[in-house]
Amino acid sequence: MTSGYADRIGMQNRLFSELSRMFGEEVPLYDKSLAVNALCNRAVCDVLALKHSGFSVSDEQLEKTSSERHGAIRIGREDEYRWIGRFFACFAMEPHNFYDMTSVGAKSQPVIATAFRSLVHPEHRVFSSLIRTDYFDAETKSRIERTLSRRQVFSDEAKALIEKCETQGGLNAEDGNSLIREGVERIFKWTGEAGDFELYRHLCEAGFKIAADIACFQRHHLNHLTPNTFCMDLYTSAMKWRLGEMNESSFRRRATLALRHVREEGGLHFLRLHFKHLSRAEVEGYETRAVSDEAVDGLLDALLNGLSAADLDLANLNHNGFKDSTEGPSWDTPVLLRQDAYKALTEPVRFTNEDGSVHETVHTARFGEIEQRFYATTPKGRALYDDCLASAMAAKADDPELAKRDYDAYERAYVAHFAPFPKQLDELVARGLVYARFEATAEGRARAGTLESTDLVTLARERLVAFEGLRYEDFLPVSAAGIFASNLNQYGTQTTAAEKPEYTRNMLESILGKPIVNADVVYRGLQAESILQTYADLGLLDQLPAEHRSRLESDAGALPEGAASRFEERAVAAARA
Ligand code: OOG
Ligand code: NI
Repeated sequence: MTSGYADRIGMQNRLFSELSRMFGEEVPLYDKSLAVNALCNRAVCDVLALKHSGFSVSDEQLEKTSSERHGAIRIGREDEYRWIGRFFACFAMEPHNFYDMTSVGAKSQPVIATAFRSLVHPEHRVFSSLIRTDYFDAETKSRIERTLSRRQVFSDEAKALIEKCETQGGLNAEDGNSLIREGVERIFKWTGEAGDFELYRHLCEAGFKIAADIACFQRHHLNHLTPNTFCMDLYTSAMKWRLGEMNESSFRRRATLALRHVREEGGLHFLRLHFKHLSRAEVEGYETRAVSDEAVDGLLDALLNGLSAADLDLANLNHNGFKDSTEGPSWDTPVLLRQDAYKALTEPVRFTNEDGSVHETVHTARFGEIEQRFYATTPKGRALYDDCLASAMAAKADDPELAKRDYDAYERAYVAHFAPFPKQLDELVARGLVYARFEATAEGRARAGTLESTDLVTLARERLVAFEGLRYEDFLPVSAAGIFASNLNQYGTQTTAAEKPEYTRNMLESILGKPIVNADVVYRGLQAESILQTYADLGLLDQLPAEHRSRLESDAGALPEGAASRFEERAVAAARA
């Protein structure tokens, strides 16, 4: 900021608030879903305020905390993809993780992807897919490429602004606003205009609806823009009720359960996970109180009242219903992320073909996702998650209609598949299943030099060390594939090329012209850094076995430049706010 250029994170926040406004105008159901989520999040905060004396969230803060978004875009050409990478860099968003959607089994799609986000404490993300035309037979491949070659998504002005940002090292406020305008008014905007109806029909009939969504449209229109919720089950029940898919008494029953779960599970760790503006010291200062069933029922009445508003009668809006079940871990397993969605809307489109002929029809692609984020898993935790998920998926394949037929039975079974996964942060950390950030407590520091055990679990039990879980900031390809599948009303695709090509991270890096951050390296590095600092503060560094110490040092050393210090800065800034 000393450079005189606009702060990139500030630009990022403005970009996403503008995109959210744009999307709300394009899709009324999105705007209403935000209102439903705001009421649900308010109810969660009210339960938490009863439980923790001292905790309160103003409407303004709630709005801020709820403004986190992730978008999804699907790109056609490699040169466009590189421009997208350069565009997001102006907003301090770098590519994180490589997702190969061509190899997620039966749910595969002809795209590879990365997600653009800030390195630490990301507020926003964009999951950005790139179609692989060599997934298709030669004729289809060249038809897609020919159609794609005719469009220009980035205007000359947008390209000039991006180049200016790169050469100067930033943009002034006016240029920053111009680049945001390019994003909102052109690059990510839905126009309802498309080209090459024949190709569109061919791809849809062959089961490649995603390819049709990418190849035949003019822009990198936002497919969805996902807000975060504090309670997935409360939100999905509310949406299903107001969409007319669940009656009021079922809603009341499910919402009661959801809010009681918040009451039971909404401890200090939950507060730290969901309310980034609260420092640990603040959270630890709250006093926990018992909350009666009657008190929860009272909050539910208020929520029901709010949701009953006439303008939340969602059944009257253009919609195709809500997904049958939530992707991700069971509700009681606080890892990674849970996602759900209202299904893709049927929207009018107008095709203008090369010969000038016009064809009016409808397109079904844009849907309304929601998510709730939890702790980042270590590779060991991820393997356990994958096992639990595989067993849940196998059961689903045996009885695909269960969620629709008997949701309670479906949910009980789903929870049982995740039973091997611990539910409390202490155990998740002790068993090395999630990443955490450690810190010596005041008591620990006071005893520095006199301690013997270097075992973090023991030290934590004696309150000489404190920890908190790191939040998962990335995506899950299997969840994404599940969302693609249920929204497109088609399961997955198979290559029509003679042989399925292999796609690698390297390939996408050379398309982008820059390295893709491996998020796991960052989570592991942040954890290692905090552990080394903790040992140093406790005077225990020299007692660490050499091998252990050098592994921590190499993990911490693998952190991209500035990650650790930026991580700390934000924590401190939040504590001061
Ligand atoms: C992207 C799907 C991935 C998520 O939340 O996992 C995604 C798409 O539909 O284009 O957004
Ligand atoms: Ni998404």
